Amino acid sequence: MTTAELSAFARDVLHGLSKTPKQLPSMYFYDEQGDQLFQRIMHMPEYYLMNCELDIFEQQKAQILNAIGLEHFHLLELGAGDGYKTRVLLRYFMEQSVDFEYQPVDISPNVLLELEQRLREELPELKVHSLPGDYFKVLHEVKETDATPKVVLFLGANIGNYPQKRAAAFLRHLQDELNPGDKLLIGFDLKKDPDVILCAYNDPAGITAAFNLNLLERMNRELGANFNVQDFRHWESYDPVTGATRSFLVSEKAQHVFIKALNRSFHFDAWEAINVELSQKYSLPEIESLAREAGFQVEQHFTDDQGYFVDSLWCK
Ligand code: AVI
Repeated sequence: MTTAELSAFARDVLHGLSKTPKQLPSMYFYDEQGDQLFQRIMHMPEYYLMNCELDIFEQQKAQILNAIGLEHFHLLELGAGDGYKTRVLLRYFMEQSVDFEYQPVDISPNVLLELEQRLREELPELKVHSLPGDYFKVLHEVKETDATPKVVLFLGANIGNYPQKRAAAFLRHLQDELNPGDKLLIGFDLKKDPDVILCAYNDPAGITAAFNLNLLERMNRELGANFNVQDFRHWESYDPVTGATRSFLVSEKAQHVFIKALNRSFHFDAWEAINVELSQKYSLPEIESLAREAGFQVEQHFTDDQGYFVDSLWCK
């Protein structure tokens, strides 16, 4: 089989495991099992990100609406997922008789169908127009066809899963697809007590470990790999200077792993690591310089009481 004939997953695994140090993209965490484990992470007490953003919306929804300051807009959410937190804003905007339409964007049409169904039950009066597809293709099409002012939501610290240079490029691209006056409400996890961060990504119940190790199981299931998952250990690190929070899968012994779909073996030295995820933490000045670099103006920061998380409102 030539490289061109491999699935994108197989190609990324070949590329990532051939690198030194080894690395795999965290987007492959999210198969069916991964989605279920991620839902459990979102609701565990140590994963403060979820509750902080929920608190911000519950306590500051009026200030957020006031800062948006638009009479009529489309609320376009990138990576809407199950819309759990967004519903707080949606419900409030409706109670205030705001003239808006909710436009969830997701690569998975199934995710959008489930979300639409839930919203129909919970908020039957809400105007919803789902936009399945790649974020930038969707944004580009919207820009070409619809001049309605937009408020884009990019929540949950998803931007943290991009290395800082790629985050800036992503946001610059996003800015290019907006019209002057359009807004972005974006979630960032803030630098804080390192113990709090490490605990969120290395919970005592081992849910995050299972979530990360599922990547090896996924390669076994989908690519015919023979990883012995018990020979690998989840390891988390936080660098308080850079804010980089990294997840690794560490091989506890020297071993070879064969991957049938690639017809190739990969050698692991004892204690060699695969870098599987970056969850970047930011300071407010770093967020402001990222906004400037991407061509946005920061309008307002909404932080939770503990100062753990911020939803920042930017304007093009
Ligand atoms: C999706 N993303 C923002 C999560 C994060 O915090 O980086 C993914 C995650 N990984 C482990 N726990 C949660």
